[in-house]
Amino acid sequence: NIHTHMCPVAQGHIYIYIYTVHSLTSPGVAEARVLVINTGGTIGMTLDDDDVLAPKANALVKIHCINQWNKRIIYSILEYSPLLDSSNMTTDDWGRVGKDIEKNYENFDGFVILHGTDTMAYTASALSFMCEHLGKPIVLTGSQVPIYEMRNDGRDNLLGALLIAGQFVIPEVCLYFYNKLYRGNRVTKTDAGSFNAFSSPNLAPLATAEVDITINWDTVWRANTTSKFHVWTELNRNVGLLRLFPGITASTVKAFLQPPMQGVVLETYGSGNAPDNRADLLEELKKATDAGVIIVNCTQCLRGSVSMSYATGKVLMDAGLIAGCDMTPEAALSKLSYVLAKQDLDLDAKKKMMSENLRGEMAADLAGTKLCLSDSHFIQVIAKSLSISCKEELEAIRDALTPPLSCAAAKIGDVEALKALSEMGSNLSLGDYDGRTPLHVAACEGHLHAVEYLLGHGGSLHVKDRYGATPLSNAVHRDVVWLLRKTGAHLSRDELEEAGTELCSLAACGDLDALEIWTLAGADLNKPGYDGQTALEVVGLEQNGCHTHFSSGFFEQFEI
Ligand code: ASN
Repeated sequence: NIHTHMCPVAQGHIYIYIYTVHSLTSPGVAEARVLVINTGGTIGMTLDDDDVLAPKANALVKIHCINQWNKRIIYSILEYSPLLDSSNMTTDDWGRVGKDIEKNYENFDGFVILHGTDTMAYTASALSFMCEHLGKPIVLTGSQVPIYEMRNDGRDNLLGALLIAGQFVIPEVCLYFYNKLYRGNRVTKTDAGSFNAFSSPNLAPLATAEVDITINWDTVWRANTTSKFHVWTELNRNVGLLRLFPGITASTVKAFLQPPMQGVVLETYGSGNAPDNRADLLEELKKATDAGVIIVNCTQCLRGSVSMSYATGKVLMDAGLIAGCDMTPEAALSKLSYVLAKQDLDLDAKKKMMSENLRGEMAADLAGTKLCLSDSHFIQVIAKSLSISCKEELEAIRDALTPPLSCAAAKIGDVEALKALSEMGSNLSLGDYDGRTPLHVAACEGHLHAVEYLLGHGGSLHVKDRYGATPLSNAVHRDVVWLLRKTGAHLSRDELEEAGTELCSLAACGDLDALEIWTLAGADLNKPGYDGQTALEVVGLEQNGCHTHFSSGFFEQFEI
């Protein structure tokens, strides 16, 4: 069923399509809201008077969508003006997209960004760093052929991106193209003439959309924070990409490294090599790093990582370069731009950040930390009792057992058991048969330490169970609600809308504790109930000046 609605978005013209397939058997159909930010690109282009492709406003609102999912997905389109060919995108445009996501973060379950393909890998990389403590999916997509043409890839790309953004809590900036979902900071545009335009040479796709959408949950980034979502929009523009080639002159390198240059991605040969017989060149590099320029060594090869296995690689380390591991040049450049803008950090701290894995942009150094299933006593016991020894079967058992075991541990607040499960590689964001994750259960039971542990080890704030409830909707204890809110949890728009009646009935019972917790969770005591009365009116607080009925610090507490 396709209905048209209007829905508030913090800025711009909005077109809403609600497309629904109701299940007759499911007791409740969870609803997802997706904000589509249209920045431009070929997907919405038409031929202009000169017979060349140029962006066209309102080209996308005529799309018809077919929904095959047992879930209601509502999407709103926020269209920028002017729409841009992505070759015209600047760092300011990245900031605008980031701010719009931040402004609308609590009103939507996921975000789709329509973008030209030419610089999409740069934007995806930059947004992955700018979006700090991200808990919801942001999916960039676009097309090679405009969506209005009969044979086009735009429709499939948009539909796939919408379904993924509305359907799965993948807390990453991703890029969806030609049936594959990639980590945004791992992609590069490798084909200008194919629908299969992007590659992620060093990381397998996060998901593939064939007959079914299969998510590779082992690869998906796991939440590891108790901080709230924030978009960092300051970026340092004194950065650059320099590609080595045989015969490059020292004066070219010198000119490139002059102030105001502060960060450079040096694209080197093979596994991070440069001539070790070119003292003039190495001297220019060393002078620049000594002067505080951060130079990151990335390979020109499409696939693979830099290493120090050759003398020609070691000379660059000696010149003060930082190993860029298997980062794409796009990711390394935008990471530099982000890190260099952190003015409160000193040079060493910035260099350290550059060599750390911040958002899954580089392969973590697993040396010494690689977990082995056979180390886990627990899984061994189970494996033995089932006479299973092959790695794949062990992993399958682990994955099948993780939700009930982790939910059971969460139920009794057993942080040690949760740790043991996490250490054997279990994904603690997986839900049970009702879609309830350990975080739902721990929040519901008021186990603060378990909630804290889960937030730092993969627990997602925004996962909805079968009834549409998030961990915050289930939380009943003040401290847990406070921690979840601090981390960025929020009630949905519908929950906030419908809270009035519940608040009035709590007020009528004089349950001020519960009212406090609701307020802490973000509910508004001025929200009217079904009869138009507000909870505050019911308690008679306004008239009698009885705010003192609330415990001290009540009003401060919920101003998070
Ligand atoms: N020039 C276009 C752009 O990047 C290419 C595309 O979207 N396929 O905006």
